[in-house]
Amino acid sequence: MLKDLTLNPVVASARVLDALGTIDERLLRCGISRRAFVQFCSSLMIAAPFGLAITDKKTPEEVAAGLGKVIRPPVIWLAFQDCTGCTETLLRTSHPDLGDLIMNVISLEYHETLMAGSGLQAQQALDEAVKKYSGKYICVVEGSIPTRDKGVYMKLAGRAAMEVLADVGGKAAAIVAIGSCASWGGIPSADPDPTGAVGVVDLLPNQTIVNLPGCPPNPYTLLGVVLQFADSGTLPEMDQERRPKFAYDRDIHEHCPRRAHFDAGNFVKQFGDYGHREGWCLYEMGCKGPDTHAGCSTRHFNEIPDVWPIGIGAPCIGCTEKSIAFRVPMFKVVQIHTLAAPPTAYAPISAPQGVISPLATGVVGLAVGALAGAGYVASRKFSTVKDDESVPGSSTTSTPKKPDAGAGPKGSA
Ligand code: FSX
Ligand code: SF4
Ligand code: F3S
Repeated sequence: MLKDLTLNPVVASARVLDALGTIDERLLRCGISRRAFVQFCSSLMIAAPFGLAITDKKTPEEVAAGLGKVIRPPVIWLAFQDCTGCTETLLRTSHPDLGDLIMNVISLEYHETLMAGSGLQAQQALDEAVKKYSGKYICVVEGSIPTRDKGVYMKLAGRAAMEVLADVGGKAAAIVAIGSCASWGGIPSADPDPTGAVGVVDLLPNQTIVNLPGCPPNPYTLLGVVLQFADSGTLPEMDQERRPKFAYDRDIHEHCPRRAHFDAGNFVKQFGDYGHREGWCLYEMGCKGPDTHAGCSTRHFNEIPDVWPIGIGAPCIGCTEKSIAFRVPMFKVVQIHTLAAPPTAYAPISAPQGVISPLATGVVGLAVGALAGAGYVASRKFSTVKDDESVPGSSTTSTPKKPDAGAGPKGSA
């Protein structure tokens, strides 16, 4: 006698996801070109050159071949106290094709801002999606959750945001907290924090949660995490703040295109001054790049080169760091806690052959023996930076020139 396989919960549950179809099938049905998909895969490879299983291939074509077979992951997107920037970052691609494609590689079951339905219809859609994909969907949370006064400051269909998160987040296979608000409170939690805004991890500490801070974060980080989870049920390696290392392993300063100016002591003193127009370092304008872990300096937004804060001449405000953005004033010059202060002495361009420059050995000695001390002294020096009272750009030389050996960074003492 034939068994009705739909009665078997395991088979029935696999079928629920199978019905969503693979990414390849979906793209074919929607008429999205292979070329656009391969382009998308190459953007993913740039966003995650290592540390993400799905991009661990030699070519974008190989990534596309693997990803195409993945069943589109069901995603339920909750929006709490936010500015919708996280959603915008996903939609604002420079190529319309790509925006369309992004919305097709995942199966977005519920998203208040993007869905056509509202009111009762929207509520039904949420309930149905939670029921249908219970334990299998990825819950993306955008925005912080108000907790003060029993969470009365935000309600959805009569339920406090806290309650909605506990219900929808609690039934998810994994939660992705997108943006700094969902990761740890973000802008709504800035002093005086009227709503008692917290991040997802504060309310559901035992759930599987990935934090993708940034205001907003890079959309490819979200897609990378979601697609790897859909492909293998695994999450990429994370740091102690639950941020995936592939996207948050380095600080901005390490790969900043203005780094040479930092090292040479060329600092912008005022927006619009000579140094600003020349692309000098923004440290003295409050840049928090040396203390901020994010990939912005190498993975720009909207697929457009130089589209990121420092690229357009604004200091990094440390939006991916819990203790910096919305805690420390944007333009305040802060001490550098990493050992990234510029050298206080410069080695000569070339040393006579066979002779080791005493200065060079000094630098090595510093690095090996007293690096922490030197970094501390240098950062103390930076912490005493005074506001420049002079005319724009006047306290820095108008033509960048190589400092003499032994000269300290200009304008920093
Ligand atoms: Fe906005 Fe997102 Fe900032 Fe927050 O990003 S860009 S306020 S992190 O929740 O929408
Ligand atoms: Fe770039 Fe900021 Fe570092 Fe200057 S301080 S090099 S602008 S990250
Ligand atoms: Fe944020 Fe700084 Fe990048 S402000 S977007 S981490 S450059």
